[in-house]
Amino acid sequence: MDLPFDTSEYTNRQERLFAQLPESSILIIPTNDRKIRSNDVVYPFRPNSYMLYLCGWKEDEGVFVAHNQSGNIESILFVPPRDTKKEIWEGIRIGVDGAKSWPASNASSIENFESEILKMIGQFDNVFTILGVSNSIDNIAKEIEGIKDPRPIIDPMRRVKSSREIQYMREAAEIGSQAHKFAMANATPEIGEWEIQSSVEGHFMNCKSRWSYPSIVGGGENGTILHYNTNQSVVKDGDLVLVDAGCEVQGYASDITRTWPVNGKFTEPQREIYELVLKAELAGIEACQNESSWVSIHTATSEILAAGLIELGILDCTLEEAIGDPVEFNGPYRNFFMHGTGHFLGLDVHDVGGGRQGDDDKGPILEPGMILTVEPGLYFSSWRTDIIIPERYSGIGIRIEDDILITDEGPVVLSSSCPKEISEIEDIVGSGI
Ligand SMILES: [Mn+2]
Repeated sequence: MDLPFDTSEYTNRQERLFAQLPESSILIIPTNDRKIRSNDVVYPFRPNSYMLYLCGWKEDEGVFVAHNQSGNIESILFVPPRDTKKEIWEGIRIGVDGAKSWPASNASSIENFESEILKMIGQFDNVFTILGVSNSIDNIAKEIEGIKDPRPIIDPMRRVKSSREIQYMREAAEIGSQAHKFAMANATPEIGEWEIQSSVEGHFMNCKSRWSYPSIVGGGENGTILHYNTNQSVVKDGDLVLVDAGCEVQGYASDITRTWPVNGKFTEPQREIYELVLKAELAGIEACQNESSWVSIHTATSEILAAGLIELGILDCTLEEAIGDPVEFNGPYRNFFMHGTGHFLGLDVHDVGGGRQGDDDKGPILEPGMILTVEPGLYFSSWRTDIIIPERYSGIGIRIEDDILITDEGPVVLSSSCPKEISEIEDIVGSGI
């Protein structure tokens, strides 16, 4: 058996979920479909995060079904059966017998799924499933009235990590940190963005890991494009490079961004913006306190960035005017910092359970075991015509992102071994170490 958690951790999650479901509920959790990349080549398969969370099933077909009809939780894991002809091509499957040791009360062939589920659901008042994950489940769901979404119950559970989950996320953050460090050490002017990507992702693979999202490697002005990931340009001498890359351990993500001068020396304008973003990032991390609100982190970074933009002469207004409405954050500082300060992190890189519900909501209250990113940035795209970009900072894009664990004793930076102080960065870039 190859499960990242003890069976009891999965059954405990299932029990906590069912404790919040009404009587006579059935839960159907599909894994992701395989997706065609080209003709008969599929994209590398990634199991659905809810499937990983509740049952740990990793093969590319499977449905976890659980119900509380008898008062206890009974569950069936539907899996692809053993099949020699297919196994010759695709590898040996766990099969129905093998799946019996997974955290479900029983296992059955997925070939029986449709007929079994149609027989079962009639007996329940409440059918919970997640739509948009699996075509076959979506098709079956069309036949059922009043399907309910279990995510509003599961997501707050996923938000708080167990000690074992934290351990995997520490590993992912450490591999990610070392990957960034390795890329810095091995960079020189005129390096290709793709070569930096290769350093980072090569390190992931060396550590038996993979990226948790496509790596962003943006040299110079490409660093101002928030989701740039073509990574096909050369990084010129004197330019910064923004690297936003993270990896997975047992499905748990890290998400780290560093921005550094490819020649190992910040110019004055680069340094001014970098120091400001770093100051905002440190303030954001400091705001990651037990019982603080989600929004307080964004307030902390926003106040520093807005004040800094005024100080540098980029904005000419009061701090209040720069930030705008203290709930909407719609002032002119948003011209240069146009994204959120962070997001929860876990089985999904933009993990579930985050954000605000409605305008007045301050977002989730932080508690020990939550893990989130803090990632302020400032971007000055030279080509923008909607605002005036100051010449001194034109073409600069800087973001700094770390992964933070909330504890009773204050924030713990899981990615702390990734250099971010100016002196550390200048020492390591191009050093070959
Ligand atoms: Mn992020």
